[in-house]
Amino acid sequence: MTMIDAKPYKFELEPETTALLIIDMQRDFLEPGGFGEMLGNDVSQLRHAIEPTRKVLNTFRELGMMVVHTREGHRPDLTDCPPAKKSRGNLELGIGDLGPMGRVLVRGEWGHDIIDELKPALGEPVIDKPGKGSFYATDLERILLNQGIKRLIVTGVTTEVCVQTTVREANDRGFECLVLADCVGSYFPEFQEVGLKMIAAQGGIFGWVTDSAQLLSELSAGVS
Ligand code: TIU
Repeated sequence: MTMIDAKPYKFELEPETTALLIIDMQRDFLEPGGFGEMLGNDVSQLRHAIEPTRKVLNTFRELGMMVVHTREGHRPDLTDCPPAKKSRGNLELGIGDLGPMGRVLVRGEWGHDIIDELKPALGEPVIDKPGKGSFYATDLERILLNQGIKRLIVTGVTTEVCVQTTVREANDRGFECLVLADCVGSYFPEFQEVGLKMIAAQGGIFGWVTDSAQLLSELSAGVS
């Protein structure tokens, strides 16, 4: 068991029961011309999360630890997209419409896929999810339980939307979540700050928060 310095107190990490969860690092959220920009956001706000996440991903791969990726999106016929989600925002160009990176948030399209820097490796599960939470209408819980996973190291975008929703879902299912502050990103600096505070407040009401440097130094020391 490796102890990781975190808020609100140390997080116990056992490599065999811990997975890295990388949430929605898709072109649609991180690159110009995608869903994130169509919602009116400055997508450059998320890019700081890429490099530290790549380092954590490489370490998990070197240590043979489990890695799971998620992607938010829908079937090409949009039968799994609630009309309320499709119409939200009164967007000129929205979910299912043809944009510069293909059809927006549609599975199989260029914009829907994960950015090159964090491309999933063979054998790493990719969870396609129709909602903001990674557990809703997916087989993520079953996959984690089948591999004996009890703890999640959480990274991805956006901090206050898909990351928080997923951490809340995971916490209610009995998983312990450690969120890496520099590996998650929001379009809104104030939401980044407060979103992270909410997780670790009240004695860790939803989970723990640390950063990638802290995790990597203690993880490498604990395993070698
Ligand atoms: N808009 C926004 O902040 N996020 C999303 O729509 N999805 C995710 O967070 N992945």
